[in-house]
Formats: sequence, C-alpha cells, structure tokens
Amino acid sequence: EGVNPQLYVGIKMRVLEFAEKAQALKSKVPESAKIYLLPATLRAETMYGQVACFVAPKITYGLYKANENEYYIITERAAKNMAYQEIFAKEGAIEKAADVLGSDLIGSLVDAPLSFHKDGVRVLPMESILETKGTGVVTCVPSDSPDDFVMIKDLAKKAEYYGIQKEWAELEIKPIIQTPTSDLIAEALVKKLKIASPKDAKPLKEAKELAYKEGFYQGHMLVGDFKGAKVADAKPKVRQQLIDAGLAFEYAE
Ligand code: A2H
Repeated sequence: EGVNPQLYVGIKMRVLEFAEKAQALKSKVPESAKIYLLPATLRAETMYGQVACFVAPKITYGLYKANENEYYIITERAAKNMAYQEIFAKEGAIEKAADVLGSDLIGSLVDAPLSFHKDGVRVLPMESILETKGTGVVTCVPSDSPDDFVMIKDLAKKAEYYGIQKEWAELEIKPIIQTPTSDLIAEALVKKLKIASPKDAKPLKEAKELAYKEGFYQGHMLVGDFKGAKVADAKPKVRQQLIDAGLAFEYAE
C-alpha cells in the first residue's frame, strides 16, 4: 500500500473437503461451482514446497463470487481490491455468498498447486496473519519462509493446544532451493538467530529479509521444470506457468 505497490500472485487452492464447521459454505454456492482459499505470495517459485495453508483464526473471511463457477475465500479488503483488477467477472461488483470465521476453516483439505503433496494440504492456524495485507490467507512453505517454518513446528509440537491433528503439521520439509547457506534456508536462519516461537517477531522479520534476499539473488532451483535455474530467472516462469494453467493470477495492492 501507499508509495510502493506490491505485486502478489494469488494461488488458487481449491477446497477438496471442508472441515465440519465450514460444511455449510457448500450450500451457499451453485452445485457446479468451485471454492478456493486464495493465499497471496511473493514467492511463486516456492510453491513446490507447500505443506499447508494458513488462516488467522480470528479473522472473519468472506466467500466471494469471482465468476459463475468460482468463489474465493479472502478478506473483505482483498475482495474490494480484486473487484477493480479484472479478477472478478463484474467490474466493481462485490458479491459475498457467506461469512466464515478463520477458526471454522481449520482442518479443511485444499489443493496446493505444484506441491509434492498431490492429495492436498490442511488449513492450519497462524495468529500473526495481518488482515491488512494480501488476502489474509498465507500458503505454508517451511523450507523457504522462516515464519512458516516456525509456525508449522509450533503446530506439530502443540497440536492439542491448537486443536489440530498432529499429523496435519508433522510433515517432512523437502529442499526446493539451494543457497550458499543451505538447501533449507528457513530452518538454517531460525537456528542461527535462535528463534524459538512464532511470537519472536523481531528476529523473524530479520530472518525473513535474509531468506528472501539470499534466495532471490543466490538461490538455484532444486526441483520442478526450471530445476538448475537461478531463482531470479525461474520466478517469473513458474508464475506464468501457474497463470497459464488457471491456477493463479496477479494481484496488486
Ligand atoms: B510469502 P510482504 Cl516461501 N500476513 O509466500 C502476514 N504475512 C503474509 C500475509 C498476511 N496477511 N499475506 C502474505 N503474507 C506472507 C511464500 C513465502 C513468502 C516464502 C518466503 C517468504 C515470503 C510462502 N509463505 O514472504 O510483507 C506471504 O508469504 C517474505 C517476503 O508483502 C507473502 O509471500 O513483503 C509475504 O508474506 C508478503 O510479504
């Protein structure tokens, strides 16, 4: 927002199975329509490493109509922006089919485009998600995002406290980008900066910046169609592939 518009990629994570408390959403859309959770990311080239999808338990999301066949679960703020970016079929028209509290979505199973989890990933809680950024939904890539790494580890450790099943969070973290520091940069930085919990906001911010810079300027892809390519070169290509496949779109704010 403000002087530096941010160009995100919206990833279409189709809902394969709603959690019990979100089942009612299905009856709010036509039977043939598909419903997606829609994280905003700056790192399309990392989508191979998705292991979960985060929502904030306390945010009230909306189920918005994008076109006849597609509905997106996002914040109201994102819906208002999307309505003016040719993402919704009707310019300026915001049609909300239902509200849904983030906590009611937890445990739902969603498709994660390009991920090695071909049968889908679970929706999990992340308190630190800001309502004022992106879509309020964040896809979890623990190999390359320190925030995601710390959160997924905390979820696995305290599954009961979070009210989730341990196996939704206790997942293998596979390398997807090689940098001079590591092939699992998020974990390496979390250890180096001695980050112990998702509440360690300050060192997490530092880790996030370091991971982003090192990945972008010095990283190489270890997986996917652009294996061996520099991250900086692969990034726009993966983004375009996802867009061409109808699995993503550009979203600015
Ligand atoms: B990124 P910037 Cl692998 N609240 O996607 C908190 N964080 C949010 C958010 C929100 N409402 N919306 C998006 N984000 C996250 C992938 C990724 C991201 C990797 C590495 C770094 C990284 C997988 N998560 O971000 O404040 C999203 O996570 C570090 C830059 O606009 C999005 O990209 O710069 C990024 O923050 C947007 O952050």
